[in-house]
Amino acid sequence: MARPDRDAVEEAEALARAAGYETVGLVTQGFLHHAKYGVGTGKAEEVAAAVRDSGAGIVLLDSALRASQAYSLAKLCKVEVKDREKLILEIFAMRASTAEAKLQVQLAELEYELPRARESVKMARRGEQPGFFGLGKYEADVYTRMMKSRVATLRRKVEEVAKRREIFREHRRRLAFPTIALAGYTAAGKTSLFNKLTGETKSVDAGVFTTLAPTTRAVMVGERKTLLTDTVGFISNLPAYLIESFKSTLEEISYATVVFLLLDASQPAEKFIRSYESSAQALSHLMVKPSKTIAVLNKCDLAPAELIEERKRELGPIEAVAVSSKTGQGMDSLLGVADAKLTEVAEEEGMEGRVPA
Ligand SMILES: Nc1nc2c(ncn2[C@@H]2O[C@H](COP(=O)(O)OP(=O)(O)OP(=O)(O)O)[C@@H](O)[C@H]2O)c(=O)[nH]1
Ligand SMILES: [Mg+2]
Repeated sequence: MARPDRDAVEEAEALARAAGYETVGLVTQGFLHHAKYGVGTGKAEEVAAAVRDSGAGIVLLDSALRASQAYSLAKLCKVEVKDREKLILEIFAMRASTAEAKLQVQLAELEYELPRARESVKMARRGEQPGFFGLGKYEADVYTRMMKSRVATLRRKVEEVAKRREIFREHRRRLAFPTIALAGYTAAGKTSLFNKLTGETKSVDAGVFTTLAPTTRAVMVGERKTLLTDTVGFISNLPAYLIESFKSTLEEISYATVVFLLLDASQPAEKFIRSYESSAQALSHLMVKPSKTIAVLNKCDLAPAELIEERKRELGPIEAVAVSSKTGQGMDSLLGVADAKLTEVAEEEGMEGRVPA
């Protein structure tokens, strides 16, 4: 179940697919905020009927649900119900391959569960829900207390990892290598560009959230040895605790000398603008100044030249370069613009970037 516009439906389906679900039916609704089911009662019944007709094994709702709403909807539909945040967490859990990413996902999962567990306990107390995971009231209290202490432990561990990253970063800073971070909406082509520029073979996929752990490699930008970092993609309505959990990896973007903001230039106008806006918002949360950012209009092999020009106009004053990570088109101009930007930023910061021998 999703909002009725095509982009929202497409994105919801991409998330479902990435988590390993096949869509067998779709119900749309403009506002997903009603009290009891998250949707109006009539809609909830429509969903229940669609589940019966299609034999679906699960209902995915492309919005956040409170525990009581998920419970009521599941009871009505007689199948499990998951919301958008749960789905994103599942994808992250499936894809997390490094120890750091696994920790970050575990923390985000607990942050997701904690308010829901608290609500379930309250419901169980009021007798609205039979027990809590089959637990009595006393056990439910013990359970939430245990969860809180696990959240605290995990937060501490995530902070330790963040510190280690900081030490690495400090080490690199002392070597005086400038850094470029690749940021942007999921599936914009960050890893494809990273591979093209570094000769790496990191996984690339049409689905969402392919990359969950940042990788850094050295590349030459003009005469400068520069460290290029691939990062986790953005998506609209990313819950705050997920950003918080992935803070240490996303900080690679905050501390970069220059940021490439990857955009898929082949997207239809509305989707392009929306991806740009969510990415720009994420960058501003990460304290990246627009003057340090270069917009990289990727996938220009799929878009005619006039369209690229139009996209550039839509971006306004931000510096933009069109490239194709597939054909290699535009790589030289991108490196040229990046070189000039690195010089500009270094001058601005009053410390000319040292050119290593
Ligand atoms: N035609 C075309 N396809 C591209 C280009 N760049 C990337 N792609 C395709 O776009 C899809 C996403 O590419 P990725 O490099 O995995 O994107 P990403 O930004 O790293 O995505 P996440 O890791 O999920 O954040 C893949 O199917 C790529 O093959 C390009 O310049 N042209
Ligand atoms: Mg990637």
